[in-house]
Order: sequence, then structure tokens, then C-alpha cells
Amino acid sequence: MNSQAAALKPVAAVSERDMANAIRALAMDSVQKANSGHPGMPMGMADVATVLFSRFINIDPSAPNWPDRDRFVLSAGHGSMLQYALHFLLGYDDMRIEELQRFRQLGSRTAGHPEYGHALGIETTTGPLGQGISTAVGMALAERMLAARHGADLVDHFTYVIAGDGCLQEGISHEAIDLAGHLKLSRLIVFWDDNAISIDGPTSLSTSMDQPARFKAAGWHVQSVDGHDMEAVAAAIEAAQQSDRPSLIACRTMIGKGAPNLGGSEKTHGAPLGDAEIAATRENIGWAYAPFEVPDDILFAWREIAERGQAARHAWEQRLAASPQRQPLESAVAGNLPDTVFEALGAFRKEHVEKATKVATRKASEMALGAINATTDLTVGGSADLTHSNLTITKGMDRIAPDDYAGRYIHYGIREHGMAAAMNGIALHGGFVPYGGTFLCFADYARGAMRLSALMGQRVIYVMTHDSIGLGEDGPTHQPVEHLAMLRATPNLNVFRPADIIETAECWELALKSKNRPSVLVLSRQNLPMLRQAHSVEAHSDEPHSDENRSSQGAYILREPAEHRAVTLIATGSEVEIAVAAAERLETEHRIAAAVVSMPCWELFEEQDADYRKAVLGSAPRIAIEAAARLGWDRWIGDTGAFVGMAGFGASAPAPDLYRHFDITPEAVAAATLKLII
Ligand SMILES: Cc1ncc(C[n+]2csc(CCOP(=O)(O)OP(=O)(O)O)c2C)c(N)n1
Ligand SMILES: [Mg+2]
Repeated sequence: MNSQAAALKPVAAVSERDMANAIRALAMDSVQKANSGHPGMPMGMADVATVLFSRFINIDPSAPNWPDRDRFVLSAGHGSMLQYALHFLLGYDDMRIEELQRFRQLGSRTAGHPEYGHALGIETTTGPLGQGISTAVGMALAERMLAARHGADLVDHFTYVIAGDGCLQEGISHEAIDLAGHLKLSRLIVFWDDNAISIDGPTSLSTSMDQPARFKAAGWHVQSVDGHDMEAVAAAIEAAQQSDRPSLIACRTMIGKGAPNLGGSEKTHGAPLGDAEIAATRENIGWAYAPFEVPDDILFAWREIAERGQAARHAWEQRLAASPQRQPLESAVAGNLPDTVFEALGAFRKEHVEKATKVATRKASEMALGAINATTDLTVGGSADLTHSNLTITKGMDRIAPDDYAGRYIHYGIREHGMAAAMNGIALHGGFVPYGGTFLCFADYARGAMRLSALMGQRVIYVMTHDSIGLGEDGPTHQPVEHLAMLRATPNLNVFRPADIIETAECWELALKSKNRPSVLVLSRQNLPMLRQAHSVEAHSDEPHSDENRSSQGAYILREPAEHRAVTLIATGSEVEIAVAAAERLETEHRIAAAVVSMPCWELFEEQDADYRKAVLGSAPRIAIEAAARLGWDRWIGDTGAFVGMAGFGASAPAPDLYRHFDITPEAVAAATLKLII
């Protein structure tokens, strides 16, 4: 804990109102100093936050990652000064007053919006409205699931959320609220900052929604209180804790509460109050202290909260030490997968190289998952209502149901965005490795939360099947074209597009081992031959199987011609088969030596050293083949290369007809080669 705490002595009895005013003052002063930020929300919600922290929340700033802590999510992330003020007041080691004075400056812990990993105790990144509340649903679900496994004695905490009008207007909130209500996530308590103001002015400009009725309809326990009546807020939290359902506490508040002239106005939402109004606010709330000065007695009252949390943590540690669940719980929270998972995947690859198994990569993924899920129970699967298309469930996976959280398969419903956010929450909570499926095309719907998986560096695994025109008859609405480019453009995201069952198992292994990075597995609907044995260099040895995970380098030479390469064909996923066929045709019909490079993961290939990349790509002209948009491929094919792929949207027809129609065939690749090199 902050060393300042030890020196503090209680001077006088401090009211919670004074404690709340400390938040107000720190928020308005930090925003003023930065000349940027959002004072209105922290000032409006200061009373609610004070009651929550002073009377209820169990966190220990000296052990911010203690597994059974309550989770606090500031979904209305623009009000980040509320969180930073709380952290300073509670005494988080890394949140000294200097950090508040450097609000929103480069390298400070006090980024514009709360960023996971930038400061201790920030449970998730928020700012894109609606993400926080939806991520919190995943956290609350993970809490129930972990409790079902390890017992209420060790896992028993609440997830508290502060959400604004914006969070509840965003579509993702509908998905999250519905899912939480259905699953009866009783440890989830959401405070709605019901100030009826957003940026453009009163919310009546754009909504007539009866929010309490909406939550009730989704199965929530709902209360409405005056958000400045601290006793009423406390009573509501107590009632919410008792409920067997998730709770909404609608808190009627005034934005910018305390500011005598601007309070209640959208003008306080996202701009400094200005020196005159700040002086008037000090007068109005009776805050006689200089900017960034918090008197000792008020600081002491806040630090006492931290001591209560520390005591709760110590008690928990004693229970843990005496529990037979200690080792399993600690190992689950550490998130380390046992070696047996990777041994099983190695055996899986050996078996299927030998059998030359020909299946769709979505099927290969299901088969690999069979091996993975049988050797660890850390993985929890799910799908956005496409379980039997994504092939995400394996034998013996029981479903999660309301009041029954012992299973490990989540029917997320038709809620791609909510699923992605919930998976972020599950990963952030700890104890599980979440994966979830939908069609690749609907990555668009999940995108907001996928971006946060990447930004936060969470091990979330997206199983995205039906990855191209290869899905056939469902047509252009379902056929992704631009999605690979979009996903590859996302920093810190591994996009895997395996070509066969062997690469699929390799890519699963890499995704599971990427502890600080999400992965997308891009998988085919149509069957694909096993390519490794027939064309890899190892085919020339006695032992076709290799322990080496060749996908781990992102790209590798699948087929090297005996003669000096005249062309290098680079492909991913289902188009690797086409590249191989084209290479054979070029050799037999035209005596052109063609190498084939399989490139299941651009990101990992980029991470290889220059020599390896050069050896793989070669110096001959290159042709890339992918049934998707060209965007990005020029990086690999260079100025002298060519691209065989999609130039527009797909069409509705059987897949083989589409490949012919869009000219993604061995013949087309051979023709492109001749054009390029002759
Ligand atoms: C997805 C998304 N869209 C838009 C914004 C920009 N934005 C930030 S705050 C805000 C208004 C939020 O209103 P409310 O939640 O009522 O906050 P309050 O003004 O009450 O603090 C908007 C539109 C955003 N952060 N995220
Ligand atoms: Mg508002």
C-alpha cells in the first residue's frame, strides 16, 4: 500500500459526502490541468462510487490481482478520472498524486480512458461505450463457473459496473443484458448513471426507452434511486446483493453535480469547467483545499477501505491454504495449460499425417479440440448459435445453464458482439481459456470487442468458419472478402488460416500458447486434402511426421522444386491446394519450376528474421492466391508479383462453380505465372 498511509491519523470524523467531494475536486482539477477530459460523470457519480467503495467493495490495493476480489468496471470509460481519483484515494502504489497531475499525458498511468495494464486495479479497458458492461457479463459468468468448480468458500465475489446512458444505448448492451438475465448472473450489479444527458444534450433528443423496463424484461432485478441519497444507494446495493438475478440500480444523478452554474448541463460532459466555475464549485461544496490537496482525515477514511479489503484478502488466503482446492484453483488462475495438451496435439498430427486425413478445416478444428478438451478443462467453448456449423462443441462438454455453471460450453445466442465481449471478460477474470465461434463474415459484428481483445492482449480464441466463397450457396452476404485484411490490420492479433488438418492442429497449439494475444482461426466449410506429407520436404525422409510446428514460423516452404525456382506461389487455407495443383501443372505442362509457400499466419511470419523470410519468399517472381481481397498482399508479392483472388463480392452458387467463376483455379494461377515470367 501507499506508504503515505502509515503516517496518517484520523483527525476528525469524516462524512462520506466529504469523501465524495474529494473525487469531485480531483476530477475537476485534473481535467482543468490537462485541459482535456470529462469532469461531469465523475462529479455526478461520486456519491454512488463512494458508497459502493466505503461500505461494500472488497479489493486490496496492495494485492490488486487477488483472485477473489470484487471486480469494478467503469463502463462509462470517459469518466476515467473517477477511477483514477478512487485509486489515488485508496492508495494504489502506482497512483500517486503526480499521476493525476499528469492526466492524459504521454506515459502517465492516467490515460484518457482506463486502459487495462496501464495502472494496477484496472480490470478492463473501457471507452468504447457498451464494452465495459458487456465484458463484465463475462467476468460475472466466469465467477459463477469458477465457484462451481472450486467452491463458494474460495470464489464468491461481485462484479460492479458503472454504466452511462451511452453504454445502455449501444446495441451491444442489449446482447449483454439479455445473456446476463438469462443466465441469472446474480453477482453482477450495474449502476446506471441516469443523468439524462449525453454529448449532444438531453437524452430525450434520441431515446424514449424505459430502461428499467428493458432490464426487467431481460430478467433483471431492478431498482431506481436518487443517486445523491447515499443511504438509498446503500440500501439498493444491499438488496441487489441478495437478489438471485443480476441487478440494475438506476441512479438518478446530476451530471457535474456540485458545479453551481454548469451542473446538469452537457457542458460538463467533456470539457474543463474553467477556473471561475471551479472556484464557484469549491465554494458550493465547501472544499477549501488547493488543487490536488486532499486533507489527511479524508485520505485516512479512504485508506481504511483499503485496509478492510486487505483483511478480507488475508482471510481468503487462510481459507485457500487449508483447502484441497488450493492447487487446482491456483493453477487455473495462472492459466498454464498442462504439457499433456501439446503432447496430445503432437500425437494428433502424427496420426493424421499418416492417415492423410481429408476434412474441412472446421472439422479438423473440431477434431483437434477433441484432443485439447480431453486433456484440459481450462478451455471453455461456445458459439453464437452456430455450434454445429462452427463445430465448437466436443464430447462430454456440458452446457452452462441458468443456475448451473458447472459445464464448459456456452450458448452465447445470436450475439456475436456480446460473445466477444463476454470472452474478454472471461479471459480477464482468469481461470479459463475462452474460445467461441461464428462465421468469419460476422467478425464485423464482433469487431468492437475483438479489437479490445487485441488491445488488452487477452488469450481469446475466435473460431471463425465459412471463410470464403468456398462456403458456396449462402452467397455474398455470408462470404467474407475484406475480413482477412481487416483482421490482419489489427495490431496484436494472430490471424491463422490453416490449409489442412495438420496446420489446423498446429494453429490451435499456437493460439493456446499465445497467452498475451488473441487469435482468430479462419476455417473452411469445404473439405481440404492433407498436404503436409505429400509435398513437404519431410516427404523425402522416411518419417513424414515431424514434431516441429511448421506453422509457428507463420509461413514455410511446402513444396520446393528440384530445380531453381522460376516462380513462388504463396497461398493460405483452402487456396494452398490450388497452389499445389498449379505448381504441378506448371512443372508437367510447361517445365516451370514452382515453389509453394503456405502462409497460415502473416503476423508470425513478420516476426521471423530476415534470412528466414528471404529463404521462404525466394527471389523469383511471386504470385499470391487467396479467395479474398488483395489488400495487404502487395507486401509479400512485391512490385513484380501478381494476385489471384477476389476483386469484389462473391455470389450464390455451389463452391466449385464459384471458384471457376471468380477464376481462382490452378489454370488461372498457371496462366498468371506464364504472363509474369515469359
Ligand atoms: C462506441 C462509442 N461511441 C461514441 C463514443 C463517444 N462518446 C463518448 S462519451 C459519449 C456520450 C456518453 O453519454 P453518457 O454515457 O450519458 O455519458 P455522460 O455524458 O452522462 O457522462 C459519446 C457519444 C464512445 N466513446 N464510444
Ligand atoms: Mg448521461
